[in-house]
Amino acid sequence: MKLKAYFAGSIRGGRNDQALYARMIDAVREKADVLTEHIRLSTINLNETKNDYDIHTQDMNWMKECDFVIAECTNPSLGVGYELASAEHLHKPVHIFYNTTRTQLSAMLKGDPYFMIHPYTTEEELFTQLQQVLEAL
Ligand code: 6K6
Repeated sequence: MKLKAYFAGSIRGGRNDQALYARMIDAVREKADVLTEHIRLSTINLNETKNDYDIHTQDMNWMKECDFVIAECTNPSLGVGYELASAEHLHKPVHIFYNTTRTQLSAMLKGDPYFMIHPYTTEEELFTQLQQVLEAL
């Protein structure tokens, strides 16, 4: 059976990296079904009043269902931080990627030995590391 991935990336925290999330999701799809495909969308209307209770319930069900988590954390996001703590609580393998030239990763992630952290400086480096993670699954 195909593996299930939970991809986490900023939504209300800011959509500057949306195109990067889409490229990462494309790479992950080679290996697994991505439960959180909506992160890739360029059409999310942040002013739309979606039911936040339903979003949280659905995402936490997907978190329970997934086999592993990939998070792009260059753009800080409260929701992604919450998801990563939830993933640890549920004992899901978590791979965190961030661009060291654009952000300082929170000590609450970097200082937690549970997480597998993948710093990168170029997109080429990011995708090389992501491929290595996917091949090792
Ligand atoms: C509809 C289509 C795309 O987005 C929507 C509605 N909003 C959300 N839908 C699903 N998951 C969400 C939504 N808003 C936040 N999340 C979850 O929190 C995602 O799984 C992201 O990884 C994370 C982003 O958190 P914020 O704090 O940046 O919004």
